[in-house]
Amino acid sequence: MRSLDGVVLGGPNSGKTHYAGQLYGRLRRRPGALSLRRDAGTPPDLSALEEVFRCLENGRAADHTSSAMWADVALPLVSRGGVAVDLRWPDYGGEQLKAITEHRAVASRWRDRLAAAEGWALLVRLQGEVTYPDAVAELTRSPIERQVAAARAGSWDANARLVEMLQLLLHVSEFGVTQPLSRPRLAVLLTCYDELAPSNLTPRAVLSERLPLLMSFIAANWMPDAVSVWGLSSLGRPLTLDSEDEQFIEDGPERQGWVLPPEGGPRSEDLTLPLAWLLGLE
Ligand SMILES: Nc1nc2c(ncn2[C@@H]2O[C@H](COP(=O)(O)OP(=O)(O)OP(=O)(O)O)[C@@H](O)[C@H]2O)c(=O)[nH]1
Ligand SMILES: [Mg+2]
Repeated sequence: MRSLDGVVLGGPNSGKTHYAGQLYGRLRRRPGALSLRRDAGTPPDLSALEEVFRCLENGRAADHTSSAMWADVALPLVSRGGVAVDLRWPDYGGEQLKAITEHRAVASRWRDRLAAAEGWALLVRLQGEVTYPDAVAELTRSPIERQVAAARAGSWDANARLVEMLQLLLHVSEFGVTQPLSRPRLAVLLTCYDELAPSNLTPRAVLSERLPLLMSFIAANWMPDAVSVWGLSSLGRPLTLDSEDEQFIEDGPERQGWVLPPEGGPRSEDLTLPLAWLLGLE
């Protein structure tokens, strides 16, 4: 039996908790590429995920995770091909990751997990990411327009922020980038994909279009078969803290949500696919 660590990298509001909750529902009620192992002895404590799933069963979203929180769940998994692994999967307040990039300081807990991980899942919610492709052009404009540009530049361009974050995390976890990386595997999950205008592009092409510098950094530093980019809609649609969405209530959360695989093509309702790929169990 192999014990594997996965790491989720996602700032506040990037979709970590809802993906974890929906994974739980799939593993429990509608297994796909991965399912929960029944022979695992003591049933694992999945109460953190159960709570998220319970909110979804009532047709509403789960709460934002408090910034100091870090909770690991241990998932006893088996792949369709019969390979058994114990996966340690974290959920945490996204502010922690934001603080790492802002203060350029990485706690040892983070460092150890990053270094030991089989794969990193980078969660990017494109809808919430700001870029300033026109920042240079704006410097030639009037003083008032320039003030507006300066105020906007108070927050980082998402390309720069995410590249900086990956560089920092690779550095502290001692993954050198003199050679393209084959470990950790990197799955980029473009979350809340239902928020984007429908298109026939592959998720990778969408990422290249929206965050070109991030995509080139990844392509330059990982082996091609160690990276994959997915469209992920854990919920399939927006929920709020007080919604009572009928489809979630009647059909169950396990019938909602989908992924768009890296090669494009039809959506799959198997939300375990990116995880199976990340762990090399596809
Ligand atoms: N439209 C849409 N909204 C989603 C989806 N998944 C999550 N959301 C919403 O996105 C928001 C953030 O999702 P969370 O899973 O709570 O994000 P998080 O990364 O855990 O955020 P923190 O706990 O703050 O670190 C919530 O309001 C969710 O309702 C999705 O697939 N589609
Ligand atoms: Mg959360």
